[in-house]
Amino acid sequence: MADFRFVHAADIHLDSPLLGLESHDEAPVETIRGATRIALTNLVNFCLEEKVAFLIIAGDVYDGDWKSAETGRFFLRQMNRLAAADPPIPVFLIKGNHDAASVISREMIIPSVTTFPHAKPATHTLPELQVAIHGQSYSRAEVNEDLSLGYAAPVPGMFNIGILHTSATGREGHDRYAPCNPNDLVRKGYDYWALGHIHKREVIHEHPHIVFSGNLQGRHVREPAPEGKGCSLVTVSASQIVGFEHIVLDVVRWDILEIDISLTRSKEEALDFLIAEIAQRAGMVGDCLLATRIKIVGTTPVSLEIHRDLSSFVDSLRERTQATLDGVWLEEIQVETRTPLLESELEEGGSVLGLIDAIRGQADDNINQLYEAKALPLINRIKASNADLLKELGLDDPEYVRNLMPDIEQAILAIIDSEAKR
Ligand SMILES: [Mn+2]
Repeated sequence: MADFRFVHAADIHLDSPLLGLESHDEAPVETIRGATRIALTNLVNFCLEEKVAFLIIAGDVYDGDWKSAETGRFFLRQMNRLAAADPPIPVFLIKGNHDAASVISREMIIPSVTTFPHAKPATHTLPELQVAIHGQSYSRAEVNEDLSLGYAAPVPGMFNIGILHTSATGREGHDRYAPCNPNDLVRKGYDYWALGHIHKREVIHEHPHIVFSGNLQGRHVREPAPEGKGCSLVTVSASQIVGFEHIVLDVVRWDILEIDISLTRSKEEALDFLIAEIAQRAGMVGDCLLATRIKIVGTTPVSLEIHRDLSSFVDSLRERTQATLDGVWLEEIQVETRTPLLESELEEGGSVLGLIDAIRGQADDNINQLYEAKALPLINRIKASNADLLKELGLDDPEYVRNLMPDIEQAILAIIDSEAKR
């Protein structure tokens, strides 16, 4: 039997509309919207350069019914590039929940692409390679039965591949379609299961290989992939898998970066530190656009300074990033830093923490009660130790304090900070 290599990809979601990008400041909308097309082009480039024997796509080529015929034409042009190779590279695909027969209204026949039927499973063989490929498309978006049970027995003497769009035993954030049990897949006797639907790459089993290649290109920050998204390259020799690799093909790298600024001593230092951390991550994504959410954490006195004018701090970080880092877009900046509490404040049973928690958990109509029960004793304590400070902050005026209640956390942190400086 000839040695060969094949590529397994899934969940291309071509021209996924990526709603909501416009609401973000200065989002590189064009780059992000175009990413699914470029990733598909990268996939085809890879297949051509590596002269693989065939390409498998395990469902969800399309995100839904085409908004314009250009989506289908783009896919056709890419498939034609594979067909024009010498020798031609055939493509085997199934339809998933996003591009099920009932979802896509226009059918396109591409001679070099074999689409598995949805009425029942089918088997295609490549006699020259001694390969049998089994698969079944989705007829409708919601397929609740275990399709794998109906797949044919392995063809003896051949390398058997099953293509399946499935939630397997269920994965967070994905609809439960065509569930199956990996043990059943192993028992089927195939050599490789090319799975689609779950966007996070996962190798469930080896020998036989049961693999979610993951989607080709992440679509939003909830699809982070520090190692990059792409396809699986499988090398087969004498009917055995002798090589298995993840090939990175994406162009936009989504990420969530949590940065601890506890050790910084000023706002300026915090900004420098954040930029350095972001730059380091950007250096790890090659030519990709790094589209990252920044979560700033840590317990530091700088927190108070930041929170006094949060929007200017966030703006500074955005401006610095734009000015100094190419190919980085901050999707969102979340500031979750804390001001260290003084020992003396914690002594009385954590009164400050208790107050903050109480206020967070209370409805507006309880403000008066809360003022009497929680704010007043605290204010009196501060009054006894530093009456001037109390006046300075306006906390000697009950009406002012009541109005302040929704923002009491900041007010209290301000008091603690002032006390610390005394
Ligand atoms: Mn799917």
